[in-house]
Amino acid sequence: MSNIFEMERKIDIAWCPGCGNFMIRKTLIETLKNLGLTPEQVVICSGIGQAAKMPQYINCNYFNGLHGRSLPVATAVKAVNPKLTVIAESGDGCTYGEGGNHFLHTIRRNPDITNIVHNNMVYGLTKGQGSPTTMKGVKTTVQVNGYFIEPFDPIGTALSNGAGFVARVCTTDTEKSAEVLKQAIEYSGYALIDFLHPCVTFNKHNNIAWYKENTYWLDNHDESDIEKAFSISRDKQKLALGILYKKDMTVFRKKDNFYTDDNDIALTERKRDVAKLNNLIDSFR
Ligand SMILES: Cc1ncc(C[n+]2csc(CCOP(=O)(O)OP(=O)(O)O)c2C)c(N)n1
Ligand code: SF4
Ligand SMILES: [Mg+2]
Repeated sequence: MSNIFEMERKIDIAWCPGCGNFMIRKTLIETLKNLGLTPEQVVICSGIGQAAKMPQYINCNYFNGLHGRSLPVATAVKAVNPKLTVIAESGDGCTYGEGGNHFLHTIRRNPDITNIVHNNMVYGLTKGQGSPTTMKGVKTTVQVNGYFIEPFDPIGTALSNGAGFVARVCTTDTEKSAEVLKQAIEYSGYALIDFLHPCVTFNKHNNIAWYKENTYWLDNHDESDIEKAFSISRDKQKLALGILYKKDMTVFRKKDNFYTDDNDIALTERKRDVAKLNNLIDSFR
């Protein structure tokens, strides 16, 4: 039973040796196991990209959506069956670029899901173009003279749009990352984990040595202090790791009364009010 989330059959994992995605997969599998969850209780929704292949390498329910569409699918899965542990995961391009609108509006809705963004600061699958989080000056396969605009700031954006759980971690320390991930999954509401990791093939700048040199773990940080979280997020020289902000929030399915007392019951298990249904059908006749 202990290896229950591992793929039981041998499969080829189509990531380069040394890719940070291996560490993210390992961290997630360990965290799910430590939380005592079984594969039946977990759904991972992703989009398209190297990161988005991950659910296929984990033994659980999954949905591979279009590029940028991990979040709306995850929101829907959780709405239909609140008992499931729902994880939306994908790359920095898929989540902050093509899926940028969904990123903003999922934060506003606040569904009870965990959003793991594999942030390698590059479009990995399509061979190394600059992504929303590529740093200014970094040379890519397309921007050969260096990327010339400032990167998108997911942490500041999540904070300013009212996210209740905002964290950044890195594959340089999988133990600390796993602890943050555990808290994100346990958190009731939308939880962002910006998971920094190296793309050894297409991002030669932000490698493991760079992450070690340019990140630090928060210590004695007051997670309820939003002003402090904003000020930390504005420091682009050294990137803070850990939970920057955490606050109790009303989750999506409790914001309105459309589920009333069926609130935590899966759609398939909710009792139908046949008389009400007949009245509704009659009203269209
Ligand atoms: C609408 C749309 N635009 C572009 C693509 C091509 N495309 C597929 S994956 C990808 C890049 C993915 O980058 P990222 O999300 O950062 O994931 P990574 O491969 O780096 O893990 C792109 C541009 C697509 N499939 N659909
Ligand atoms: S191209 Fe980069 S992101 Fe894709 S598998 Fe290779 S190292 Fe990982
Ligand atoms: Mg990427």
